[in-house]
Amino acid sequence: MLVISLVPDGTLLGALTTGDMSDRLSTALSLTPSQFNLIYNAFSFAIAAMFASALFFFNARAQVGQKYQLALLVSAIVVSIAGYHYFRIFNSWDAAYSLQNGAYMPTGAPFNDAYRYVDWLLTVPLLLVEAVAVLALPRKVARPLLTKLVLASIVMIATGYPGEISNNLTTRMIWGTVSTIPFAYILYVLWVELSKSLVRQPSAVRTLVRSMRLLLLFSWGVYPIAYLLPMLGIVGTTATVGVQLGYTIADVLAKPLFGLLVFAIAITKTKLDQDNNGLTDELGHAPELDVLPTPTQS
Ligand code: RET
Repeated sequence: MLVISLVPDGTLLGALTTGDMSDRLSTALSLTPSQFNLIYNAFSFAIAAMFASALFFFNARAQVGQKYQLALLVSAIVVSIAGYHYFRIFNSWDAAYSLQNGAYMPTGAPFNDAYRYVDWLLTVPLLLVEAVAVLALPRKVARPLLTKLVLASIVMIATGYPGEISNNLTTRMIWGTVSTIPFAYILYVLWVELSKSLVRQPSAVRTLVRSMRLLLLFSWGVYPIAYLLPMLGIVGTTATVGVQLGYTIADVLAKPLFGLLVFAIAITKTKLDQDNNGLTDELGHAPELDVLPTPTQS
């Protein structure tokens, strides 16, 4: 449902004084206690998930071979950055509303969406490093691929932000569409590269890489869907709650869960490396054995 807005974009006060907020995504309306608490608890859960997984990934580095330790360190850094931002997001949410006569009324302190976008700006490039590291491509191929993916991710996030903070649905739709172009590019490239890498993976790792491909598609797909909610006829505070819940679920899937899959791949490859007595390449293959003729039964 589109609204021709007479108030300037992002003007909370202007929006409030019009008295017509039904079609806008807004933090300027009161929330029911269940709406407020749902988001409050989701943010609190995210803080716990991020910091607990940070501890786990830092410690798990010792269990994997040296060449996989960087991937685990990157995972740990990603969830630490996210834990910090969720702490700030949680506080911002708490400060934006206060309980009055059984409803959570806006206090006037705006809920700050910038924490989330700054978080993505830092963590998405790192997650891309993780994903490409798992592919174990030759350096010559990995570098330009990573550069393209990181640049696309910056454009995706930077163009999503103006739409996110706008109260005008048309503005939200335009920036959302622009942001979807680099988004589609990233997912396409990652899907193709992960699929190509499947043949080079030892069979024990193949299933894990397949799961990683699906998790990427599924978790990254939640972000634009959450962003779209206000344009799907979901209005007012329901939209605010839906967007925040969607982003939080997606973040827990895309960071701690993704990191766990990276850990599973790293530990499986470490075991394969040990079984092959170090006679393996980056992928856990034993290249020397590949060229030997298959032993014949005598
Ligand atoms: C936006 C704006 C609307 C269009 C699209 C978006 C995509 C966001 C994505 C964010 C991914 C974040 C991750 C964070 C993990 O640390 C910006 C919501 C397509 C895909 C993976």
